[in-house]
Amino acid sequence: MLAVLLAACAGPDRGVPEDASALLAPGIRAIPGFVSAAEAYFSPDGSRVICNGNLEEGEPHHTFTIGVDGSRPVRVNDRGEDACSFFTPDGKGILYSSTRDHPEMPAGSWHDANDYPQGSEVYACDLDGGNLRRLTDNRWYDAEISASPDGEWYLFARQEEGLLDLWRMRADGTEEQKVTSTPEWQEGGAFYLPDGETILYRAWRLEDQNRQPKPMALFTVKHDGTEMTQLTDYGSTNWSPYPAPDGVHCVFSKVYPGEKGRPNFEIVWLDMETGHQTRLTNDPAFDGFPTLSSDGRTLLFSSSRASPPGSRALNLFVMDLGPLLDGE
Ligand SMILES: [Ca+2]
Ligand SMILES: [Ca+2]
Ligand SMILES: [Ca+2]
Repeated sequence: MLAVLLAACAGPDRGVPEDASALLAPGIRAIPGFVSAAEAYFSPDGSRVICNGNLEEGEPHHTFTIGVDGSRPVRVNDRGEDACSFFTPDGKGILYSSTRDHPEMPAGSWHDANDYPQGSEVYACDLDGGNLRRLTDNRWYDAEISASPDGEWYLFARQEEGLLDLWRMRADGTEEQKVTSTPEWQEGGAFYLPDGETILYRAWRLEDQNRQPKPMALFTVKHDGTEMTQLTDYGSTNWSPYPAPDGVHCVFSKVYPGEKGRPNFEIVWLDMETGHQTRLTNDPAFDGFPTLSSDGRTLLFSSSRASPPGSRALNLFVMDLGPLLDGE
């Protein structure tokens, strides 16, 4: 899930220009406020988003919440380096991944699965970062955390001895259970569907880990590890899925042929029952990490589309899906 994020954020980039919205396609709006930011999720009431980002050039990415209009950024953590985060379904808590308690371990790289930060743990806290609870305590990569719809289970990815699998645990960090045990597949970026039982995720084959762009496929599996089902073809890059509230559709990012042969990540709407795909973005810049509001009508994504020429800094954007949904 993190393969492009920090690589794309590196460099002395200036983030979203003030007039970025004027440059955007109709229906797409920038969330201002960050120099760079990525991997954003709406709060349950849709008023705020949570992401990893920075407010000053050169700072590591930390977990923030911010209003959808860019108002009132709240820094949740200021130690180590953070990656994926999530709101709890009651809107009263935050989950995030961070290296904050392992300064003695190698920093690693969130965008290289051969060097993921093994000092990453997953945490829960209040909306202001207080009442912090550390949920994992080991020397493996634990990250990519999300919650079941009822908030009873937290889902995350763990990498042990280089091998990625999905895990779940109770909201208090107990009852850790391994969901997948597949040495040949590298799973991550997992989210519960609305049924509270089915998990949507992406995986690549271990033998393809060093290919660029990496072939990836979308899968579902029951949270007891049964009924593993591959949803998309393998060979192209089908990445970072996020479920729609109807339980039938999802959004994900996919590589199309781009300028000068470079990969162009675009966001796609997928009917998981029929396999029908509808492309939502059309821009030579990176568009990825798509997520949805709780009513499914607003897309939230990370893109370099408003960055200065030559920059690959990501920032946050929203798109109204009303025309798509009401036209179906
Ligand atoms: Ca860990
Ligand atoms: Ca695996
Ligand atoms: Ca694109």
